[in-house]
Amino acid sequence: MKLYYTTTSPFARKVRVVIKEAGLDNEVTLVKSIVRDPQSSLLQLNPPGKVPVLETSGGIIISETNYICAYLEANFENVHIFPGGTDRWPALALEGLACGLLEGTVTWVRAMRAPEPIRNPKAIALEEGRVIRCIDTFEVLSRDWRVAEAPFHLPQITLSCALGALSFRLPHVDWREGHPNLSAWWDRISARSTMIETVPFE
Ligand SMILES: N[C@@H](CCC(=O)N[C@@H](CS)C(=O)NCC(=O)O)C(=O)O
Repeated sequence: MKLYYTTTSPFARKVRVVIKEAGLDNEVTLVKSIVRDPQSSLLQLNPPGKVPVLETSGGIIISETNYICAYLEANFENVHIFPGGTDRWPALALEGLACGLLEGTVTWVRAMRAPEPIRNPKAIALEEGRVIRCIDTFEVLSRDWRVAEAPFHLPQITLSCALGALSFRLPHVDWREGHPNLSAWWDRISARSTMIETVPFE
């Protein structure tokens, strides 16, 4: 299999963490890709031009992070991205929330990057509000994740990648302020080897 990625993408990081947590590094060749360039070969593979993209050994090209994770879960028994039984649905609900935070973070970063004359303060405030509401919610939820054996399923991976992107792209945003549970949880999670090995860089 091949995974097309960039070192800065939190979506690609999510897939990379899933792969590493399952010990599947040897099954996947990482291919560094160029986004936002009309000459990029990525466009032939994935017309929307986004990463991550998985090329399966059978030649199927899968885009969209969660579909890639679903493929990995269905095809590799070491991949446990959601708990089983009735615990699966609350975990999916949590993953929805974490996806909202990740999307909001990425959109906020993009809005902030617009040059001053075309910067849209309303759009920036909207995304900031979305991100802060999600972080407030995770502050409450993460009270139950204090123990070392706390789950590291897909919702926690998505949340970690979102917080990582926030710290990487908007370092002036002190999301830790007023969020001691989440902050302590993130410090612990950031020490996992799968998180250290996928820290974003330009
Ligand atoms: N919904 C997509 C979002 C992926 C995404 O936005 N990737 C960004 C990198 S973080 C990208 O490739 N952007 C390139 C572009 O916007 O042209 C997913 O879940 O995989």
